Amino acid sequence: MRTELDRAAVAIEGAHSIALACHVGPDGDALGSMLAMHHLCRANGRPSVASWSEPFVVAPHYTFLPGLDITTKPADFPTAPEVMVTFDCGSIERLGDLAAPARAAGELIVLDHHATNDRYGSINVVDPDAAASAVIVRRLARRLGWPLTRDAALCLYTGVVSDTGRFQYSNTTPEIFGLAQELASFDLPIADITRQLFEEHRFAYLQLVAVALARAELDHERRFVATWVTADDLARFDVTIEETEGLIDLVRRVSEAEVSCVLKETPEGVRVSLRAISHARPGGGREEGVDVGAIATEFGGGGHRFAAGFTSARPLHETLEAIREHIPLAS
Ligand SMILES: [Mn+2]
Repeated sequence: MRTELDRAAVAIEGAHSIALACHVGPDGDALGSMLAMHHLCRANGRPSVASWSEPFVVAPHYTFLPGLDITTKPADFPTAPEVMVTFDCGSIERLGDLAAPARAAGELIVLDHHATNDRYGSINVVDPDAAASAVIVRRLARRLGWPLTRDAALCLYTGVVSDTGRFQYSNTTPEIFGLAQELASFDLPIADITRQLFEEHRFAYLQLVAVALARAELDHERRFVATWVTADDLARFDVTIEETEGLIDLVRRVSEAEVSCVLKETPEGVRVSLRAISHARPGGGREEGVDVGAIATEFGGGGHRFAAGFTSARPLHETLEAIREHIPLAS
């Protein structure tokens, strides 16, 4: 039986050129997956373009990724690509400016691992059990018979290390270590990548974090912690919204909370990040807690059971109270 992965490979093998796109506000897995494919297309004689929606910028911790200099502004993206592939993007709306080319594409290959993916492609290579979209790109390259290059390996490693939280989350399976071993064999600068991705920040950002953590609210009854970043904060500290991507990873450390939330005022609306934790059961397996993917979906967003987000058109504090109503009282 022909799998979706087979169909994707056939479409790519038969294409003269390929248009690649990832979700708006791209993270390490979105950029890493897309750029890895961009490198592999070029190495295998398939002209490709790669882009994402305005704002066409990347967070400072992704600037080391090879291939950012050969990306294409969304305004210059083909309006009706022969074959288009989207990476790490759960719905066509998350493509922003590139949703129109996706709708006009001859073949639309959706390559993703979000459980909430709504299968908006003509070919949907969606595996919610994959730890990262980068894992699926590796499978596709193998199916195409395209050997990895060092640049592609560096991009895929970035996707894997980002979405497993440096091999810490519950999606960190033995298979992931197998893939990491393969990628690391390309002599990747592991320590440099890790510092830029997870540890290094401008002093101004840390000062903004101090303000955000000082105002954080802990709701003991719901085991829920939340904080926010206003447009005024960003202006006052001269920090970009992209720099604040990792703030949720500080907030979710609170031991008294199972659900954590960061809200940020952006020109497009209030951007919300949600995280939940799962507990190991004594006899094995995981205790199922609050499903933040389901909550985000109710607000028009999406994601995973333990990590999700959405953008709200309502004011910041109204949005926070609406989220709180969706979180059950702890028993
Ligand atoms: Mn991902």
